[in-house]
Amino acid sequence: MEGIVIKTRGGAYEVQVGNQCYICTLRHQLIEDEKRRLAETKEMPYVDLVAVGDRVRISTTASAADGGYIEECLPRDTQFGRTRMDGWRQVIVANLDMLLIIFAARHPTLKLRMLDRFLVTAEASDVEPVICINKIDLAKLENVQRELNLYEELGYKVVYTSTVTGNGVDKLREVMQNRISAIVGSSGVGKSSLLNALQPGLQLRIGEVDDRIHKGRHTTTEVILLPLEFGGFVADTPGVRTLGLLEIDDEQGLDIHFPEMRPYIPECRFAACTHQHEPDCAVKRAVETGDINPLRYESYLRISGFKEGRYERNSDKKRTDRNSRRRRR
Ligand SMILES: Nc1nc2c(ncn2[C@@H]2O[C@H](COP(=O)(O)OP(=O)(O)O)[C@@H](O)[C@H]2O)c(=O)[nH]1
Ligand SMILES: [Mg+2]
Ligand SMILES: [Zn+2]
Repeated sequence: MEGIVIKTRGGAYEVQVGNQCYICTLRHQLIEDEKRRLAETKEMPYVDLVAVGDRVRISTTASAADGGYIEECLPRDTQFGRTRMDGWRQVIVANLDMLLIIFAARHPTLKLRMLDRFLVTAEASDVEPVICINKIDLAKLENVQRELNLYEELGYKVVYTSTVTGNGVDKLREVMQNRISAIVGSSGVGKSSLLNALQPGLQLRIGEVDDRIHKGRHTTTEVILLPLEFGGFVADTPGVRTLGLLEIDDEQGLDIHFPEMRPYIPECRFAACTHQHEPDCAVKRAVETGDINPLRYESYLRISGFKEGRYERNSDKKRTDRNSRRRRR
């Protein structure tokens, strides 16, 4: 039988197969094979060989009705995790395939520059981002759609919802069906209300993302997958930062995470063009001719940290805060 690991605890794995849940342990052979592989490759070991989100093949035992063994862990599409201080690798969630980015049409204000940042992190992590604009009852749909039009043109899926009127909730269900999603959004945008509208009683400990994205500490990294009645799972995580999703370390390749820049990058005179001050830059030219939206370019500059002025000072401060936190750990 094949299933998905939805929870792990001290060597026990909860594996969901259809509507059934089996508490499994790893087949000893799996551990032995991994030991042999590590000895050959000199790689650091995993804290858990099998992680939440992994697709596994299990066998059930005749003696324990709902128990079984994990015989095989199928290859991962994606994995989010970190390397611990002791060098061991930890996979926090495997096979996450969608990042649901929630904003409110109003109250709190729709912040498109913050949306850009989420989109980049999703792109950089190879997770499909889906944009959900909630509280659509508080605004004129056409006006909000006009604001989001650019994102639809870039190929991003946008869903408009209201937990007051129920509009769009079906659409959101459709988008989440049969996939593993994680949810991000600032406090007050309606995450809890939406989850409850999707499936009454569904509650998460979702980490709320502060406007200054990097703020916040998370002591626990445990992720649980909550099965959705209509198919699929939502990752219940105390903080999305713990997934390693919200850190864009790879600033060098930032431009490729802006889909509209991709066709222009090879046209720049310099291969390592930062699209900031270099001559003969195809990206800057596209911004001037309006082929690239100037606000998106602005987001690119902000995220690169190239931009002079207030943002630069803020981001420097953030960096220092993060470094000092790291040192204290
Ligand atoms: N008008 C309106 N208010 C909403 C909607 N969804 C949530 N709210 C309200 O917005 C506030 C914050 O919602 P909540 O679900 O707690 O947001 P969270 O902090 O993201 O979990 C609450 O007062 C909700 O009643 C909506 O679609 N329309
Ligand atoms: Mg909430
Ligand atoms: Zn350039």
